Amino acid sequence: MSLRALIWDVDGTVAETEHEGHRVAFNRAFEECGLAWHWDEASYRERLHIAGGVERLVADMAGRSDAPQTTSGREALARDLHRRKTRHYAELLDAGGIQARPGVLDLMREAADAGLPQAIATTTARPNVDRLFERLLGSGWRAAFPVVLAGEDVQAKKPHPEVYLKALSTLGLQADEALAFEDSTPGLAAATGAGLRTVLTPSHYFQDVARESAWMCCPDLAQGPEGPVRLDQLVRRLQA
Ligand code: XBP
Ligand code: MG
Repeated sequence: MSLRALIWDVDGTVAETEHEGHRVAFNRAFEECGLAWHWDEASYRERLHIAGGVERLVADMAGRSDAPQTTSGREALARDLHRRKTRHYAELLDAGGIQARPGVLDLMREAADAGLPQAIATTTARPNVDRLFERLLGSGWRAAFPVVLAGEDVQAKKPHPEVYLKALSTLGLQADEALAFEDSTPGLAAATGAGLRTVLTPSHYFQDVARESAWMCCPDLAQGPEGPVRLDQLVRRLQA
């Protein structure tokens, strides 16, 4: 098999955005709207099994007596909170508090230098991807990422494989010609559900992820089975 693309998840894989960004931004949006709601770390870990910020908010409201009583009321509040949350998330990114996880940028740059196409297959909203990648890789980052698919681009979010299947068809590749990079239970299910071999680097909230279906698992990309994860190792391992 030849390696013809890398397909990256974003949240939790490229950076600890859930822990340091999204959860904090949701709480700021609750506060801004005068809601006495707060997602602490333990409850956010559970909530992350619902992919998509709006979906997560709607699901949370179903169990609250102080949330709007109608479905349309809950959805409208979720959309308003999510718009605010996206703004707070951007402010957190701009404040510079969110760095790439170890080894990620080295591997991305190595792939870019080698002319290996990279794709993004994420559940988060597109403005979050643009902002994060511009901060991490600079304004020309799209040159190395011909395919960027975000939450807006799919009908069904992870753990459904749609975003990965769409990434493969847009790249014009079969699943055995690419590798996916994931951090979470829903993400691993989505990538493997699309038939992709997956490099799993469990993130803060997914230290207990079941790893059996991952093709490779390591604490982060700076601590692979042979040290920092490099393209030549991945290719050798694929051919073994
Ligand atoms: C990411 C998500 C997203 C983020 C928040 O999952 O599920 O909902 O938590 O972003 P994955 P939004 O890493 O598996 O793609 O609020 O923009 O949805
Ligand atoms: Mg993720």
